[in-house]
Amino acid sequence: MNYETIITETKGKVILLMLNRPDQLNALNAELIDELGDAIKNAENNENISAIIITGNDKAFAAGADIKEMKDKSFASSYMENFISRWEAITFCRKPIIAAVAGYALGGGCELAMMCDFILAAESAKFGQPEIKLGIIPGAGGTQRLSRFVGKSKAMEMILTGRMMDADEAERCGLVSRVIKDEELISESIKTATDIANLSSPSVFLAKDSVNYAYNSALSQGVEYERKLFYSTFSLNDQKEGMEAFIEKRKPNFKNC
Ligand code: DAK
Repeated sequence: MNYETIITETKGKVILLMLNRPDQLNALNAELIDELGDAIKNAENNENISAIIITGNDKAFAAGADIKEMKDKSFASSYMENFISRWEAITFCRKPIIAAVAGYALGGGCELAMMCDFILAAESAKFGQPEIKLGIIPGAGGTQRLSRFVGKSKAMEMILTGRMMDADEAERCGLVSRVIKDEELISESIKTATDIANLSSPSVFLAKDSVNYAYNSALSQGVEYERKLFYSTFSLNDQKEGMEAFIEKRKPNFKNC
């Protein structure tokens, strides 16, 4: 598939989706969001792909929604056209999605990264929700997801002041899972995605589903939900293979069934 605003590259069972509007620091316009959504849907439907990486370039993951495109919108137009609600499409993908972030991840860029399953950050990464400086507030989950990642105090400070945090601070407060040297970000992300892709896909999907459930339920409901999913893994051939392989001291050969 040929896209104008993203580049796709397949590495074994992993697909890299690279945001590609470098002159605009990968500002997220409608075309890019449409193409990204389409690429994710195609990856989800492609049985040869087991994990997805979303990344940008050295300078920017994405510096936010495209301000030039947004500037003249009215309440009525954005409400009636359900402005950029398509962004949420990414959260419906069952395959694991890693955000590999170098440079700026601001506003909608930070929100996009937070919609992924986890964030690997290059040392150069900078995260922020600077919408307040534009006279608006975050609109793609920033107030909700950042608060859950980093807690109320830091989320409030970031959102009310618009200040950025660097990769080390982002790791300390739990926004990113790991900080990686800039030059190793892509290779390490591909390695991590490949490690996941080589596991039993049904188990990976169930694990992702169960972690996500934690964000939408009380603890007791979540634990109950997890237990049922756990029982269900015993219906998989991959469960037998995984446990037999452990006992026979060999690598498992998962068949995703
Ligand atoms: N939109 C459009 N263009 C952008 C941009 C953006 N967000 N960020 C950068 N650019 C463009 C610049 O205009 C410039 O273009 P030219 O002038 O060369 O044509 C080019 O990228 C290079 O930028 P700078 O010259 O500014 O580069 P610097 O290195 O000096 O500064 C910067 C880098 C990242 C600090 C600066 O560009 C910056 O502050 N950018 C804006 C960051 C920002 O405010 N982001 C938040 C945008 S609001 C929603 C979903 C999402 C959203 C809302 C609702 N729904 C689902 C309802 C999201 C909203 C936002 O993200």
